[in-house]
Formats: sequence, C-alpha cells, structure tokens
Amino acid sequence: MKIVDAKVVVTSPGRNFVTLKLTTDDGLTGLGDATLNGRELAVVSYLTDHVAPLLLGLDPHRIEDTWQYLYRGAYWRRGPVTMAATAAVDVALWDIKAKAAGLPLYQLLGGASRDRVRTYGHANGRDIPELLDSVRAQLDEGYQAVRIQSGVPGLKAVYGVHSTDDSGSAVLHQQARPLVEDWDTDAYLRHIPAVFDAVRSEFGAELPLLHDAHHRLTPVQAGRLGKDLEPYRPFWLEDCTPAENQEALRLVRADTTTPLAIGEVFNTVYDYQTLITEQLIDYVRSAVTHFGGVTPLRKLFDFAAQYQIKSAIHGPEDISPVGMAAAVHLDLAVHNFGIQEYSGHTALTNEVFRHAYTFTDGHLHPGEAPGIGVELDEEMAAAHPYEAAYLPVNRLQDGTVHDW
Ligand code: CS2
Ligand code: MG
Repeated sequence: MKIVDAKVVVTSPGRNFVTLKLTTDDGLTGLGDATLNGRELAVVSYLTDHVAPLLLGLDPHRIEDTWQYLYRGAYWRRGPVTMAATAAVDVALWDIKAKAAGLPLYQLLGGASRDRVRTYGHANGRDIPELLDSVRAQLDEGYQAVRIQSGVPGLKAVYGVHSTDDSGSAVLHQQARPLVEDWDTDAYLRHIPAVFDAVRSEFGAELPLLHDAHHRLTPVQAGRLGKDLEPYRPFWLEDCTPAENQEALRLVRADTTTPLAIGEVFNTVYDYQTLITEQLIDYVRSAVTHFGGVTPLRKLFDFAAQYQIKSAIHGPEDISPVGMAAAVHLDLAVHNFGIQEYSGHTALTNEVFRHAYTFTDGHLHPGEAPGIGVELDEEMAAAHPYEAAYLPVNRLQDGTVHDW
C-alpha cells in the first residue's frame, strides 16, 4: 500500500480546525487533527509546503518509521507547529492501519482496559451564583466531574469566564487583534477558596472538582493556593505555574498535597522529564494533537505509569472531533488512564466531522467503527472557510503583559 494523496482541509464551523487527509492507492483514507488555536495557518504551511510532498509514495503501515523520519529528519525538533503537523500524520496513519485491519483503533493499542472513559466538563460563572448554575447545567448534561472557573471581583475579564456564550462554550474572538483581559493574582488567590467553599456547600463532598490556574502563578503562590484548597479536596489544580521551568514544581509540591496536572502546552516527553521522574505532578495533560500523535503520547503514558502518574488528555473545543476521537481510543486502552477533558462541539462541527464516539452519563466511548471513526464532510467544510481568530492576551492592571 502507498500514500497517493495528502490534503490539508481548513474549516471554521464556528471555530477553525485544521485536518490532514491521507489517501492510499487502495482507496483507504485517514484523518489527523493539526489544529493549533490562533496559529492555525503556520501548521497548514508546515504540512502542505514541507510534509505532504514527503509522504507521497510512502507505505502507510510504517507509522513508527514515518514518525521518526519527520521528527529526526527535519533536524529542527519539537515545538508546537512541528509537533501538531507530525501528530496529524501519525493519527492519519493509525486511522488507515486500523481501517485496513477492520478494527477500531483501540484494539490495535492493546484493546480496552475499561468499559468507558470518564470525562470532566467546564462550569464557568462571572460570579459564584452564575457558577453554581453552570455546575448544575453540567450535571444535567450527565457530567460526573466538573472544572470550576469563576470571575474575580474587581477584574473585568478573566479567561474562560466572561468569554462564554449561553452554552458555556468559549466564544471565538474573530477579530484582527487578540482581546485584552485583565489580571490581579492577589485578588484571584483571595477569591478562589470561597468559590470552592460555595460549590462544595451546594453540591456536596463527592463531586470531583477541578480548577485551571492557566500558568499564572509563581511557585510560592501556587503552593499557597494548593494549601488553601486542601480542605475542599480538589481533584486537581491545573497549570499552576508556567511549567517550562520544571524545577519550580519542587517548591509547589513541598507546600501542598493538592494533586497537580500539567502539560497542555507541552509537545515532547522532554518537557516532562523532571516532572515525571521526581513525581512532581499527578496527571499529564498533553493532547494527541499537540504532542506528535498517538505514537509518542502512548510512550509518555507508559513512562508516567512507572511513577503512578495518570493520563488526562487535553480536550477543549479547539481539539477537533478528529483529535478527540484519537484521544478516546487511547483513553480506553491505556492502563493508567485518569480522566478525559471533554467540552463537546457545536452541532455544526459534529455535522462537518461525523463521529462514532458517543457521550453518555459523563462518559465517552470511541465506538466500534474501523479506524478512529470520524468522517469529514468536505463539502460542508468548504462552506465554512477559515476566519482569522486569536486567543486573548492577559495584562496586569498597570498594563504589564502577564501569563494567561
Ligand atoms: C484550557 C484550554 O482546556 C483547558 O484546560 O486550558 O481551554 C486552553 O485555554 C485552550 O485549549 C487554548 O487553545
Ligand atoms: Mg488548561
């Protein structure tokens, strides 16, 4: 079998998605997600200008070899653009291999280790009453674990909170420049324990509650927050510091027993080396889409398993249904699965990307369709072309740019 076509499809059924479609001389097709939120066209160029020409004529069964060829062969290793492009190729090849075998992908990854995949949803509120309503709405949708994010008194715009529509989905900022949000760490640190207190009082002790600090804290601030939240037993505190400084997590870990989750912006195992070998975190958060695909993410999970660290694949709405499908197959198969983030997609997105995975009672299942189980409707995709859009940026109240 040979790859005879490699096509990149960009579509915006509400937000931008980048998809690689490979076709073989047998007529099999494979899809891979290459969406890099706010920097989509850089990956499109990487794929169309530099990768697609190399794929033509290759044997699609040689997944490991192709991965190494793209990773080592480029000389310029790592980075989100390279690894998103590589991920798309890797997942498309797994899709083809599983279709050729007539099996759902999870069967090629060792088969199911569980019956279904536990997820968490997103609850957001500008204030505590609005957040409580949002948690209730998530529970009504079937979620059995919820991430809670709240506005902070005195701040006008906090990421993931003000910028939501009625469904709780993050609104895409389709404009020429990023929206500017504001931030005050002291105000945030004062407010979040009260948020947890209110949600625990309303929904009881058992509901798993998660929180995302979006890389905004110093290690000492993160340790303080983790300690203040301990009475509320959070499931985890996510991205408490900008963790490219891995050693910083030693300080956080020494201060708190609140479980820590990190890694949605990481793209290779080297970003995790100290965090894993020193057991400084509890969950690895990388997405199939940004980590180079199923091949390296499976290796990361096996490495993490040696240190009792679990998987928690990044799954916001900017991971396309193609990326989500690949994640759910991996979630079902790996032993050290922890939880899967899942905020769902709009009805239109689900029409453009018809998928076999299903969501019931807060759990996902990849379905039994051969491959990853996603079909791309290219006509519909073409009817919703790319629209320039940015993630917001974050500034302190004196105007200084801050981590978001
Ligand atoms: C977030 C994401 O899902 C999460 O945990 O951190 O919403 C993140 O901000 C976006 O995926 C960025 O593209
Ligand atoms: Mg996050």
